[in-house]
Amino acid sequence: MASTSSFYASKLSYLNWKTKRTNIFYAVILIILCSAFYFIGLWQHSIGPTQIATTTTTTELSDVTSTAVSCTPPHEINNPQHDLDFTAHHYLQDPPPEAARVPHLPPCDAKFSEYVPCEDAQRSLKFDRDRLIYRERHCPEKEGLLKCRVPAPYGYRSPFRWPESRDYAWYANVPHKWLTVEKKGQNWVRFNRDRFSFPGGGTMFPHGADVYIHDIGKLINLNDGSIRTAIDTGCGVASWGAYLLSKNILAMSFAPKDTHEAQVQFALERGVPALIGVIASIRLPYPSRAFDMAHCSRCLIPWGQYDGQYLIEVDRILRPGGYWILSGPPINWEKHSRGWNRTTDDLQEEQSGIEKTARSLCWKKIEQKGDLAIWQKPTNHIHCKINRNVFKKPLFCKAQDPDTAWYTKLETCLTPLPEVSDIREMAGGQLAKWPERLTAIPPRIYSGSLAITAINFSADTQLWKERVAYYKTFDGQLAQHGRYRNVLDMNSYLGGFAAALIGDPVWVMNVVPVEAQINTLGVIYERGLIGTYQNWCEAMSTYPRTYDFIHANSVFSLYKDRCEMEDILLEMDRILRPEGSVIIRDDVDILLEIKRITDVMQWESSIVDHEKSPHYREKILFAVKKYWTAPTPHQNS
Ligand SMILES: *[C@@H]1O[C@H](CO)[C@@H](O)[C@H](O)[C@H]1NC(C)=O
Ligand SMILES: CC(=O)N[C@H]1CO[C@H](CO)[C@@H](O)[C@@H]1O
Repeated sequence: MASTSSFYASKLSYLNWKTKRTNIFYAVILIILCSAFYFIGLWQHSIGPTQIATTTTTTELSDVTSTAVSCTPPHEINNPQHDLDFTAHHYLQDPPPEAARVPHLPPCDAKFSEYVPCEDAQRSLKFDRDRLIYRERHCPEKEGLLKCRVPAPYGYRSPFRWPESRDYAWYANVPHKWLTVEKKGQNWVRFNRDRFSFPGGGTMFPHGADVYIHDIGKLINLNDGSIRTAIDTGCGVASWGAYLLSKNILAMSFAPKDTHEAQVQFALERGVPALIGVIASIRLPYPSRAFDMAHCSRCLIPWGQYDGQYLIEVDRILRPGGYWILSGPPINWEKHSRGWNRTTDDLQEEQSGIEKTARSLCWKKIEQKGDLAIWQKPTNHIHCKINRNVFKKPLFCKAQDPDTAWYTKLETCLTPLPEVSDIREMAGGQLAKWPERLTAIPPRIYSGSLAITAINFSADTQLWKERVAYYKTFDGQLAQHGRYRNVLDMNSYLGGFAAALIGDPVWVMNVVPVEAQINTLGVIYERGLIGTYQNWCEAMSTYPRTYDFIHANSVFSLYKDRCEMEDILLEMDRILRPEGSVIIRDDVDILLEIKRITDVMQWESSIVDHEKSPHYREKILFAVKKYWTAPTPHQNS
């Protein structure tokens, strides 16, 4: 922190200069006002109004005013001959009430330390239990927004650093022992003194995720860079995703906030990408053709039911040629039916339902071996179009944009792949293998489907390389290799910021705001990065203290007339870890307003010039959230 404080001193000079200028301005106004009131007072032979007007002005302009008090003639104040007149006799508008405008943002009660606004258990109970709709996002109305800062639990500590964090987490940070009891036999998580350890087990892989992934690797190639992005539906503590990272595969894991207390919270604490989520009645918040591989290990999603609706959604987000891996019921029921406490008829029927749905989506079953079954999505839809004569359902979707996915209702139609002219062609374009994929021109760009050219794309990659290098000159923690793990980019455009961090041991959640002019999330996935959609007027589907670092490029100008700046900042404060840092890029006027709010939020911040020149209106606000927690529990009672 020593380096950051010396940095404050130097960079604050800009602000001081600005404040000084304002002070002189107010002092001049004040002198004019004082003289005016003095003469009005003399003329009226009345003393009351003069004094009141002056004192009002004095308190509002705080520190400039010590000289102003003396401009009230003392003999008039003491004149006892007249009755005091308290009505105002001037019609000049008062200066804006500065003190009142600064929001008061106290810490919330300790019971909110795990508050997730849009997945709140109390609120969710009002919604339909059918198909788990009540576990979907249900955000509070504007009146229900908390106007306080979510505290870290008492005893909170900086998480273990990656890669140690894959295997350990502090108990004080996620004080829930329930899973260690419930999933004891399955080796999900153990508890020991002050910490949890994660042996890497899961319901279908009690012997560890690495053995399980090795088994998958015998059926499909996980080593040649052709598989980079994955999604784990119903992820548990995300051990599958955690162990895939060593193969350079980036998995987005999701699970609902349910009775398996805090599973996603554990994942995030371990430094593994995850979101709270459920597949119920709306689309998953990802574009079409995003993932190279989808995985469900005993994830309890009824794949064969509701006209195959859930498998149809997996089909939408799988890229052409992508894989779907299923383990757990009903796969290998011959061996497990007794352990699962289900009849063989029941399991057999479930399996045939899934097989039939997969065939109707034109998926090919690659193999079933032991507890694993793997299907592959076709590389284009030429055959699939022809065989719609055989499979009456599902038909191809007509209207809906396949990449729109924010409260978008699920449908029971098949998302058509981009047209191809040859049966061997990859619909939508062939992706490069990882790591070339990161900087290769993504198919969605070279096909011209967005108003962004290949030159724009390469320029953006270069631009962010330079910007991130500049960021590291003043954010010492960002520069420190391994200090940060979970990173959020709130408005990521083409993912250039994340691409520039590729040499660091971090992962980046790339958010494309629903309000962004161009929907670029598909490009981000084509580069082999991961992300989600989000409306920043609402809370994110994640736990408090998820991220070590948050980057907000032009977020506040985008949401300027959409919702309160203060609410977005409170949400950022909620999901930021204590001692984490934030970089906000925006117009200087917006940044000055933001700074007034962050100053009362216990963020240490300063505003820095644009990397190119101080003449740009765009500036950079750099802030660090101070360490503070809820009070000790016994102080409360
Ligand atoms: C792409 O580049 C061209 C030429 O440099 C520029 O005029 C245009 O604004 C850029 N488009 C985007 C979306 O950045
Ligand atoms: C189908 C099946 O095996 N059902 C059994 C599940 O377990 C309960 C006892 O916990 C038995 O009563 C059921 O017969």
